[in-house]
Amino acid sequence: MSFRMSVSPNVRKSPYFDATVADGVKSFAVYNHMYIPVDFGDPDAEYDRLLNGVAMWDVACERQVELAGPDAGMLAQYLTTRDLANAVPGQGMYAPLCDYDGHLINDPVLLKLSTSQYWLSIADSDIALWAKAIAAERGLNVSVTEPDVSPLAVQGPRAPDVMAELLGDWVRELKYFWFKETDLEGIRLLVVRSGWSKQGGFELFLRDGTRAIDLWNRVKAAGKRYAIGPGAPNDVERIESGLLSYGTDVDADTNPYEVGLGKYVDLEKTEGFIGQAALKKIKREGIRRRQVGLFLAGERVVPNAHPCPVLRHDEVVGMMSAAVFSPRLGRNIAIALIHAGIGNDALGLLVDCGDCRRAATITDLPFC
Ligand code: THG
Repeated sequence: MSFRMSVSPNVRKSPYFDATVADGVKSFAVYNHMYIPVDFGDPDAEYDRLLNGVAMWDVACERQVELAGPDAGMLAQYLTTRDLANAVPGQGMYAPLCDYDGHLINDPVLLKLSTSQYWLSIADSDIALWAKAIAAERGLNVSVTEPDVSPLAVQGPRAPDVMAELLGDWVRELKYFWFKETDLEGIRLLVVRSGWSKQGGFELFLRDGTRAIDLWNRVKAAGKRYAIGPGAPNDVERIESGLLSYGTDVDADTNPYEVGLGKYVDLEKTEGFIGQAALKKIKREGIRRRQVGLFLAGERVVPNAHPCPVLRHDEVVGMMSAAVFSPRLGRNIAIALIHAGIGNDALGLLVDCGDCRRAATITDLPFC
């Protein structure tokens, strides 16, 4: 490509930015109006560390939308499709958000800090504006802010060892999505058992951005014995694992049932929630599209920069959102949203990848 992208102040820098530059980051993307590292120049090593060792990722762009005040719980319940009635302080959960049409507008991890304080750890869309407006329109006594919180992910099979070295063996007992507040010699953290991979790990939610470089260096030092290295949310692993990427696999009309998130929609939630009526109707009428995995024929795919049409008999029957070559499977894999009437045994599917058409077959997600 013959253009450059400019680093300008309207896109925020993560507090780990300088540490990632020092560690050799090669490219950035923009997520929640903030730069996020994409790679450090050695994709094979980064993938290998995630699957067989341990990697550290600057995911400060997973911004927190804080709901605080007497009505925080009510607002949280109203915003998400999931019933939070049984959630307790210290618990996190995957909690999709929909608009009034039942379309997904974000798929955050929700953390319940107390009965009057919740964080939505958001994917890439502007939820603070939405939450603030809804709280005001409903006259709720709650403040909606973006606190100074910057997650640093430690992912991979050796992540528990690194975290234990840093914070103590108690971290090994944390349940998935649960968290604990702690401090690392004065650096205030929330330690969460989470992360955007299926290889296991933690996210350190740093509560003071001025300590970011210090935290980065401490994690790096504790991970040295385990050959920790820098990385970034890994598209190959996440596609193999079937993890949803909000801005990628979801379009303006995607509803949770189409993309396997129906299990996080509690339609009968008594307090009501945004999108409830629309989602009841969608559930009743059935979905028109479904998310599937695809195997793509031919040489190794170059990851696509745009959605690609899925064709059958020259008719568009879906869109492929993301394709990669999977080292674990030794073949090209992809995620697509296709017409619900097309079964896994459909023949004659092609994906128009721009430069070429590839034969495709359908499979269930996840791949691995
Ligand atoms: N961590 C934090 N914030 C985040 C993400 C994260 N915000 C943005 C984005 N990632 C939110 N999206 C997801 C998508 C999937 C998962 C987590 C966040 C995930 N899903 C598991 C799955 O689908 O198998 C587990 C779901 C479950 O069992 O409830 O982990 O990564 N802080």
